[in-house]
Amino acid sequence: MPKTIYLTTPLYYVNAAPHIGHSYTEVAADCLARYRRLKGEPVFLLTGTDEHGQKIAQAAEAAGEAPQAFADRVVSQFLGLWKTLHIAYDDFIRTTEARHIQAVQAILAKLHAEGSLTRAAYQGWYCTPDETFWTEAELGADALRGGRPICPACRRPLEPAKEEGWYLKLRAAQPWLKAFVKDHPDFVRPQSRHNEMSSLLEQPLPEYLCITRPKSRVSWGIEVPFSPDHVVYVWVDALLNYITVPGYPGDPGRFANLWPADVHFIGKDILRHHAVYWPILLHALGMSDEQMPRTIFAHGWWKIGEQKMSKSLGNIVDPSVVVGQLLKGQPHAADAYRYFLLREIPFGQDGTFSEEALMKRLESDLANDLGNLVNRACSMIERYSEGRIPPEAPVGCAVDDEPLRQAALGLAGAVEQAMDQVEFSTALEAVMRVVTQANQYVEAVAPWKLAKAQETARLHGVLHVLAEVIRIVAILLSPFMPSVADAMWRQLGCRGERRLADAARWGGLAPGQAIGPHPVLFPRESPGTTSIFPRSS
Ligand code: ME8
Repeated sequence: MPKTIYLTTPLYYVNAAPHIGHSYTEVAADCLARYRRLKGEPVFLLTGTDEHGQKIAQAAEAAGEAPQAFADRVVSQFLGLWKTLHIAYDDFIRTTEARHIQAVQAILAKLHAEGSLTRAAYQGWYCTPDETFWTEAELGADALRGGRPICPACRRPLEPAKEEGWYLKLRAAQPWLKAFVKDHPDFVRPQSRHNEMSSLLEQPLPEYLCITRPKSRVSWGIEVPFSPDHVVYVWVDALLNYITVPGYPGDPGRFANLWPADVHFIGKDILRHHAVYWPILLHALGMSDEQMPRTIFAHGWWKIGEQKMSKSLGNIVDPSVVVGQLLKGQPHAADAYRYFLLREIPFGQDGTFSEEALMKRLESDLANDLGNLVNRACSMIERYSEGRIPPEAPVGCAVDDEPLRQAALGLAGAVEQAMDQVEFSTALEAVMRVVTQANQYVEAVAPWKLAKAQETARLHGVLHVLAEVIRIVAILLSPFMPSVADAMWRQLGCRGERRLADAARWGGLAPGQAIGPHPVLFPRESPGTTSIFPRSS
């Protein structure tokens, strides 16, 4: 049995409602999962929420609620948004679930029993929003000169902290990790992040990672089984989800089928946790090099102007407002939003979110190009072929179809190549290039003139070519825009499952097949007028 493709997203904190940044990682992971399923591979997509720690406890307190009740409320917003955005995950883990808590405690007990943990105290600085402890060595002398240092990751002020707790050796594992990263160019992607990790590993890591928090300071967490005065550090708790859900340590059979993760999708803000702490933790659990995650893909940031969009900066855009209000009136609003996220910026780079950019993509790529192609092709099949897929043109009657036919036939390969590199925008660009070419083909052959001249065989041949191109495009767009692909499929009168292999073949449509009703995919009437920046300054 082939190993299941195992893809993960971060577990998002439930201190506030999801924003565009969270939806970006989620849509990207869902898109790759759908693509691999389209290829016929077994896939397991895991997502969920990170619910413990000081940050959540403080947010709950500010809202006047108990942490669990507060988490339950925010989780329902995440679940609602994932449904709206067509996220087809296979499991959703909440770190407050018993299945996770028990497995985390078993893992901690194992590390303790094997002598991998040391009890000690040391002094440093704590970033509460990031839940990250920084040693003075990591901050450097310059940062400490001006009094209260700021967090190197998020640039917010740090609190002095002395941690008495349980520690995992970091520096002792550094030579192994350094060699591992060097030997595995795909371990961290894109290349710029790989370089960042390699240079980080040139400097000595802190000697230890404190993996517990004193209950006296943070009570909202998983109790450490052998040290009841402590809870598990929220980052260790959350990272472990990637192995607790696949069945570690209780279900070795299931674990062997899922682990290692094929891609951990994350944003670049949490690269250090994933590319340093996580492999060292797995290494401490006795996992071999072959059992390390295959790829940690750290994508870029969505910004508003020059600033990262973030809950604490208060400049967030709520995706449900974008989909429900700004794109109101669009039957495929969620898909238009998914398309924008994946097409607008190369995966891995930063980008700026703006209402204008979103509307431009909707109008030009989706309404004018894709929607127009599908609509005009279906309307002409209705008018000139009694609403049925016409037969192919007789040999010799269709020389000028060849460039479009070849471009459409080469598309699956181009998409496959891009998706193997997790380059969503390159894949979409390739598909949209063929859509543009098909529209140009319609203009050039002018089927309405063929109808007037009663060149029926040629006319039918042209419409057949267009229908085939649309079939291929529908298959290849389905990971990106699942509801649009379903609609295109129905409009062509197709019923069966879509499979990637069928996009590389010509002639998938049966002549005579009745097409379905074909409402416009992206209507041009004015969408909602609500601003999507309710909370920006
Ligand atoms: O870090 N642009 O959770 P979190 C793009 N609980 N992506 C963004 C973004 C932006 N402006 N802002 C957030 C945590 N993200 C931990 C993770 S995993 C074991 C624990 C996305 O709620 C991006 O994926 O702060 C980023 O890494 C993640 O949300 C952080 O979510």
